[in-house]
Amino acid sequence: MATALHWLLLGSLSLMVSLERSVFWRGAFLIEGREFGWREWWKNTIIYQIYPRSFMDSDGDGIGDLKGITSRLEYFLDIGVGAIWLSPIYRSPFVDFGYDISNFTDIDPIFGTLDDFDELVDHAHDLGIRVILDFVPGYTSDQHPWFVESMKNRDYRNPYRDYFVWKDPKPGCVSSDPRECIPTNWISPFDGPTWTWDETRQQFYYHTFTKEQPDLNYLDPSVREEMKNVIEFWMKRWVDGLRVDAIAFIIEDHYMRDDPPNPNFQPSELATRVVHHSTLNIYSHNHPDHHEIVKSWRREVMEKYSAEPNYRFMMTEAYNKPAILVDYYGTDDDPEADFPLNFQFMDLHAKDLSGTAIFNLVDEWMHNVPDGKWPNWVVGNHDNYRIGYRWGMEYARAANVLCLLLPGTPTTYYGEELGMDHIKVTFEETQDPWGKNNPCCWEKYSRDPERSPMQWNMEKNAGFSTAEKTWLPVHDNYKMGVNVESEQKDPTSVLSLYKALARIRMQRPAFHTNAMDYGIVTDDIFSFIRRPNPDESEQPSYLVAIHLGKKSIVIGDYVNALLANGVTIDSSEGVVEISSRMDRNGETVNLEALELRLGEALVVGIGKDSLLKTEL
Ligand SMILES: *[C@@H]1O[C@H](CO)[C@@H](O)[C@H](O)[C@H]1NC(C)=O
Ligand SMILES: [Ca+2]
Ligand SMILES: [Ca+2]
Repeated sequence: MATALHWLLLGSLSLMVSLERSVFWRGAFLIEGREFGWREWWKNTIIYQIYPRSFMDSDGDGIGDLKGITSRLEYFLDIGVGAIWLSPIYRSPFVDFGYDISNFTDIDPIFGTLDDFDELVDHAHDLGIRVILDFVPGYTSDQHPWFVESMKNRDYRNPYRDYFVWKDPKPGCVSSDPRECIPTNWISPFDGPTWTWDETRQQFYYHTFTKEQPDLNYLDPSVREEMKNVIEFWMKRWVDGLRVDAIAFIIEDHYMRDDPPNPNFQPSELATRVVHHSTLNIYSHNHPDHHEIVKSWRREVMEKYSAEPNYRFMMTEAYNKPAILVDYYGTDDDPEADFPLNFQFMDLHAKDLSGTAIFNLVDEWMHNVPDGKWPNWVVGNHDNYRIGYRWGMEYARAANVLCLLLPGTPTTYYGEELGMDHIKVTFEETQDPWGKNNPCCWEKYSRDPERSPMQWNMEKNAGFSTAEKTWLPVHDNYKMGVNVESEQKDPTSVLSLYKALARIRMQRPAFHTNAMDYGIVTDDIFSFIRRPNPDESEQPSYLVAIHLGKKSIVIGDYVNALLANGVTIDSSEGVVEISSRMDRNGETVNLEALELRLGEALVVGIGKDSLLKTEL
């Protein structure tokens, strides 16, 4: 009885807190009466990925921190971003830059304190900005108390005994040295072995990534409970959503079967370690049970905290074919993520870039998204070279146009809105373990180049830090105008383009649906049309035409191309609302002979009266 009353009190207490703290979201984020739930905050916003070490340093130690982020939140209002996702900020020895976590419910002192975090969330919510955290469920740091305890012995009285994936040497192995009898041949996505021998327990432990990141054992019900409690901890601190890391590696084959060799694998002379792609990871990765675990997080924890207007959102990270990734949407009866992150554009490199290549990637995604589900787009993140490097700087603006104007939620990796470029990092300066572990060819592996500090202004270290030396070098081009302050003043900058795109996306119903039709698609051109729902047909439609080829100019007849795809437009005349170089805005164009310059993207309102009345 006492217990029941206790829970009742606790329940009403948390309800009171939620009423008091529920925030008022600014009018601009709520648009009435749309189909497809454009009202839902995670659909109408842009999600902006902050790499906390590199965003803003408040105390001059050369490393970004939470107070730094808080001091820059107004920036997001200015550029039209309504949600920020922070890469890990938890307590960590930083072997893998925060993805090796030694306490899931504490902030690393490098970044600040839990109070600093609360302040960040409060201030963000006051401004109408949502905060999404990285949730790293698959493994801990080897410094985590759970692992330290688990290592001590295999005594059944040790509560942490089975928290990690401990295995005996492979049965039947004849070597006299047990360390040679690894339980399986599974290879890390970081390349190299996944089993490390522990002298105390006389057992191996499994680690998908580095040996300092032991995998949690999700067959142990206590681990499942612990991780639900971690989610609950952050939900209570008013986190609006989670980006769930490396989801396909949560659970492995129960029978410890070896992965078969990959018949298409071609060994490279460069590699000094066992290469991940040399096997097909059918037993080590993507165990079907992991979906059940993700669903339980939503059903059993996040939904409790999802009373409007505080819906708690989830996106998942896995690299796979779209047909497989869409399973992360779950079903209507048992939903999983709101969307799986879409990495279609990640593996596309300059030599293969073309209108047709983009079409194939976009269409494959759109084709696989289940009816009524919401797409999303990513062009860069902390694990891949910046888009300007992958596609060529002349297409960096086009990448923003694609990401923001295709149907669904865009994700922007910090600095993409400025056209930030990757940096060159010497081996001595290298921070990323993936680079450090490969001295032969660190440049091929290191993820440092895309993690350089944010470029705010023309001051020392681009305004990122007052330190003599920042944790990674700042790109020199901040002195040549690639920084927020300079780009704010320049109406033709990438930032001005970005703001115009964010604004048209928010203001025009044509961009609020989950659908589109294609226009011209050739090696040179990728184009599509966005149209409002029928009940808003008085609103303008937009042609988005992008030159992704190599010719200096391409001219196309979009009226007939659309017609061939079953789309009739009212007028062959259009008005350029946004041009990617920001030098043709307002130009009247003939859609039967529309000209695009190299790398140029045009957002053309169909008909004479399409132009936004307000200035972009
Ligand atoms: C994490 O840190 C908090 C705050 O310092 C502490 O109360 C908690 O016990 C720690 N958790 C673990 C598992 O060590
Ligand atoms: Ca700092
Ligand atoms: Ca695992």
